[in-house]
Amino acid sequence: MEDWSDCLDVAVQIAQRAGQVVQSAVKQEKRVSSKSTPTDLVTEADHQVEELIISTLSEKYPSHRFIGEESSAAGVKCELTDSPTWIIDPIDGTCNFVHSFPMVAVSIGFAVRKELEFGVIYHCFDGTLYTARKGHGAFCNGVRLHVSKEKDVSKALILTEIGAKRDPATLDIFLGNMKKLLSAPTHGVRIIGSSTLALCHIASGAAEAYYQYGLHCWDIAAAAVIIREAGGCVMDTTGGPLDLMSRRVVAAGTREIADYVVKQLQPINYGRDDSDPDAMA
Ligand code: 2AM
Ligand code: CA
Ligand code: CA
Ligand code: CA
Repeated sequence: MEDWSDCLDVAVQIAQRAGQVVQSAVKQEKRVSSKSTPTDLVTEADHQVEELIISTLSEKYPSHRFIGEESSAAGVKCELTDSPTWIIDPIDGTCNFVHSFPMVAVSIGFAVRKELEFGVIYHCFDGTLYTARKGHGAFCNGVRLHVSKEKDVSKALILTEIGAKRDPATLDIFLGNMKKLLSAPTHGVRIIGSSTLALCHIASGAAEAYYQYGLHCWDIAAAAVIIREAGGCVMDTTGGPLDLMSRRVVAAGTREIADYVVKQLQPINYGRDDSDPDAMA
């Protein structure tokens, strides 16, 4: 059985290299445009960094497959097969990047037979490196990570994100979900603008739960391994198993807090990333 540790080492090197490219791009003038909606931003750097990561990896692993946010936006089919597949978010937190708000990451996940094997997330502003390989624990700069053991929701800090969809009906559901969690009461709700770093904060025990509708597989893949290996749970907002293509996620340190969050949520429908109902991980 392959343990994929060589691939993980390569992922770490390329994530650090890509993160340094992002870091220097922060100081330069940015060419910003929008994709699906006026708030769905993309910059030249998103494209450049994805191209750097995919060209480096595909040269090294020509038989592997690649899913990347910007390639998918350009029409490459977002499909998770049994083949070894790299799942890449070149800049997670593009809006933060545009504003130089210091919550921006490069995220690289890796799946084989639709099972996540490892994940690497590099914080571009402070150089923090989160890594995990299935069965071998999760680490932050080499130090073992553990989720929060809190089971009492009234002592929980909850993280979420606002997606690109801002029509009144979607915002009403978003605010209703937040209101329920704030009035539980929880200690608070935070929005940091980077789903991958928010999920890393669940892995490190800095917050108890994260939920979001509208995320894609590249927002979740690497972080899901990191949270599981830190002892936490990652699942669907319905309470079922995580489906990387479902665009829904709840992550928490404990099952008790995850179940509580799941019970409070009213769903926001974003549709699937693919049309394959068996795309589970
Ligand atoms: P991105 O910066 O890679 O696009 C803030 O909006 C966070 O949510 C970011 O991590 C962002 O990723 C992610 N995100 C992207 N599209 C989203 C969507 N449609 N709904 C919810 N979150 C989204
Ligand atoms: Ca984006
Ligand atoms: Ca993202
Ligand atoms: Ca992105």
